[in-house]
Amino acid sequence: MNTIDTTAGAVAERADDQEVGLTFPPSFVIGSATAAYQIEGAVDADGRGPSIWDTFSAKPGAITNGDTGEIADDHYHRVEADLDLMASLGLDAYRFSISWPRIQASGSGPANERGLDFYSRLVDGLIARGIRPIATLYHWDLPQALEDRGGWTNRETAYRFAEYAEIVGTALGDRVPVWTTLNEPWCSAFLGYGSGAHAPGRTDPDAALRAAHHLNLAHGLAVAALRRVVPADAEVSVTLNFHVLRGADASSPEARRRIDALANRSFTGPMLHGVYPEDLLQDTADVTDWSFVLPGDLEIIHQPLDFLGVNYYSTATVRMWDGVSVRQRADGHKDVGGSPWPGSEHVEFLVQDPPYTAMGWNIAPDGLEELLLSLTREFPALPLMITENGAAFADEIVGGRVRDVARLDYLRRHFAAAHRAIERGVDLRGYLVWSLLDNFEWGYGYTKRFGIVHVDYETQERTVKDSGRWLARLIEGRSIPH
Ligand code: IFM
Repeated sequence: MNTIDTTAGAVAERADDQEVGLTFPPSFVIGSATAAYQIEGAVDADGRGPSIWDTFSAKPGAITNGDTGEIADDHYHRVEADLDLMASLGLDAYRFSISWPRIQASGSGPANERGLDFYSRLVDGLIARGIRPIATLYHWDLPQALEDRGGWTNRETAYRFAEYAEIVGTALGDRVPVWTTLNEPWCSAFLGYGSGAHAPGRTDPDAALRAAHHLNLAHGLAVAALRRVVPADAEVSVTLNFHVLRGADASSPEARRRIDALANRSFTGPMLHGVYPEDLLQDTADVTDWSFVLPGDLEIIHQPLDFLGVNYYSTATVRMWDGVSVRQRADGHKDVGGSPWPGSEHVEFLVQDPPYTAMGWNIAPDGLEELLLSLTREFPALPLMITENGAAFADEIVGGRVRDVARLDYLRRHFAAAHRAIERGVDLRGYLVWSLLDNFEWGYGYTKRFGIVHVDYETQERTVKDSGRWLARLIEGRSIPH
């Protein structure tokens, strides 16, 4: 069994001035990322069908302030101006997601050409500006019609996803060189069907594990579907959000093992080793019998990948709950009552040491370095790409400028951590900052700003923050600036 090795003290403290001037090779891809539901708006445009996030965000109390993605950044209508903005920052690459209900309104059947046309124009616009398109097929906006038939708890959804992957791959494969099947399937399964903090808002432990398996299956089927239709030199990957775990006392190794199994190895196991971890099956034996894993599934899921997408934001400290201490649910995910940890609800997440971002997430760049090294140890032949890293802060726009010193500092320290990982032998191919634009932060609505570009939601005016200017200088000089 391999666990993510986050041994405290494995990484030395380094002063900020040592970070400035570190250089990245020209081949290292530096860019930014977004997701369809978080920025596009235009939920009824051009034949798009409803997604689970439209339904969920309409539920009273589900999202802070009753926010929805109905308008978001209105990117759908402002795509040309947003492309110019990306060009002005000099991005090497832009990672976007494709909205499944724009391509198939009810999740199956023939493609909606108007939906495909939007992404075709986006991709052409990127290429025309010298920006490499990185397309994610699924960033959480499942067609509602599929959820009405069970969503990710229904095996059929995986097969519908493969058909959708083939449609999109056929339409855009001649121009998109890099593909990601799923973004953070842990969130889709365990927040969507376990804790209920995300759409569709279900709170059923068995459903969460069932959903995880069907997401794994969907990934495997989609990789195979893409390989059939995209050019042989296109790269295919998946993006996982790794939980980097630290301990607090003698019970922590057991707590870390349990959460690592649920959060990390329930995906890396089948996808990259072709097997579910034995301890995961045992830990969840009271919740489900895993009979939804059919013969042949693991072979389908275990597909060769060209790189692994890594999303990293912070660390978590865990121990077994002694039933006496005041219980903390500080796992960084919105607490709406249900549990995202089926079979391991007795693991306690402790409040982390400061500093924090506006999400309440601790800032720990050494966790990124540790994670990259740990993944390289476990999967030595698999290149890595940071497909998301960034921070929310309460930005203020003053005199037309956003001096987001804290975000800039966060990014500088994380880029330096990535650099250290490369120096220590990690085959890291790139780094995409989350996010290009302030956007709809799921359960938190518009209250959390992650962008390197500020968005005024009243006027839709975009203002590049100081962190955005800093990133542009980094890309131009290939070296970490002040
Ligand atoms: O905004 C999200 C994104 O959609 C997925 N990864 C984490 C980000 C910040 O919470």
